[in-house]
Amino acid sequence: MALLFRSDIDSPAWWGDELRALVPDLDFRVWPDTGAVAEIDTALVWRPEPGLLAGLPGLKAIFSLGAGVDHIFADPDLPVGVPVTRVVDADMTGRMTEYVLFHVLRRHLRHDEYRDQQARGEWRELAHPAAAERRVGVMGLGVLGGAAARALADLGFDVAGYSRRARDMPGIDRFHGADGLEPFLNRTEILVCLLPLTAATAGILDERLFDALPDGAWLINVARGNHLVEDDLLAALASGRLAGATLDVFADEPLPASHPFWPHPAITITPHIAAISDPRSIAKQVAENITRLRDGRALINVVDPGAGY
Ligand code: NDP
Ligand code: OXD
Repeated sequence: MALLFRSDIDSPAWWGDELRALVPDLDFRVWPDTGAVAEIDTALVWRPEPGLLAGLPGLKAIFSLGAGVDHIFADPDLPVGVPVTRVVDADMTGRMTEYVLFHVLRRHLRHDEYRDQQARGEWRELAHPAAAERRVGVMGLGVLGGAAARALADLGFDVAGYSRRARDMPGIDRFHGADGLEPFLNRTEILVCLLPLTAATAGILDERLFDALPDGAWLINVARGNHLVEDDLLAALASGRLAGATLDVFADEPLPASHPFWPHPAITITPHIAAISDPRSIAKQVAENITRLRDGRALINVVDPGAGY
C-alpha cells in the first residue's frame, strides 16, 4: 500500500525522508506520479485539487499537512466516510504562540509609532497601559488559540476567549456561542482570530464585528483569509474603528501584487508563516497514524466532518 503526497508549498523530498526514517517500508509517492492509484491507501495533502482524492478508490485516511482542514473539506467530491486527520503539534503551537505574542506586544508597546518617530528623529515618550489593563480577546480557544491565550495571560494581559461551546480555562474570561460574541467583542482592544474556517465562521470578521469592538482596536488574523471581509476591514481602518491589522492569511495566496493591503500603512502582512508545518516534528504523528491504520487501531487527531474542524 502507498501514501500519496500532494502540496504546492511543502517539500516532498523533506517529507519523504522524514517519513521513511520512521516507516522504512513506506511506499511514498508524490503527485502527479501516482503509479497504480488502487495501491494508494493514504494521502498527505495541502490544498488538494477538487476531485483528486475521489480518484483514489482504496483511500482509507486523509492526513492534512496543516492544523486546518478547510482546504480538504472545500472539495465537493471529497470521499464520504474516509477519516480526515489534522496536525496537532507542540512545535506548531509554540510557533503560533510566538507570533501572537510578538504582534500583541508590538501593538501594546506602540512599537510602530516609535519606529515612525525614529524615522523623524523624534524623541517622545508615548503612554501605554500596564498589561493588566490591556484587554486582548482570542477567537478560537482550541489547541492554538488556547495556548496563545494562556501565554498572554501569563504575561499579565487581561485575556478573554471565544469558542463555540462553553470551555473552562482558568485565568481567561470565557465567552461562547452566538450570545457570547458581542460582549466578548465589546471588551476586546486587541482581537486575535484563531478560528477554523467553517460554514459558521466564514466572513465572521466583518463590519458588524468591527463595529462591536472599541474604537481604535487592533486585529490579528492568523486563521484564514476567508474569515475576513476585506472591504469591511479597509472601511473600518478608514473610519478609525480599527487602528491597524496584522494579517498572515489571505483569501487569495500569494497576495496579488496589486492588492490594496500591500501599501496600506495600517496593515502588516506576513506570508502565511505564523506557524509552519515542520516535518521534523509533524512526521511523527503521520507515521503513528500509518502504523495505527496498518494495525487496525483508531487514528489520532481525527476531525469531526459535521463540525468541519
Ligand atoms: P482547534 O480545532 O483546536 O480549535 C478551534 C477553536 O475554534 C475551538 O475553540 C472551537 O470551539 C472554536 N470554534 C470553532 N467554530 C466556532 C464557531 N462557529 N464559533 C466560535 N468558536 C468556534 O483549532 P486550532 O487551534 O488547532 O487551529 C485553529 C486554526 O488556525 C486552524 O483551523 C487554521 O485555520 C489556523 N492555522 C493557521 C496557521 C498559520 O500559519 N497562519 C497555522 C496553523 C493553523 P470549541 O472549543 O467549542 O470546539
Ligand atoms: C495550517 C496552516 O492550517 O499552516 O496548519 O495554515
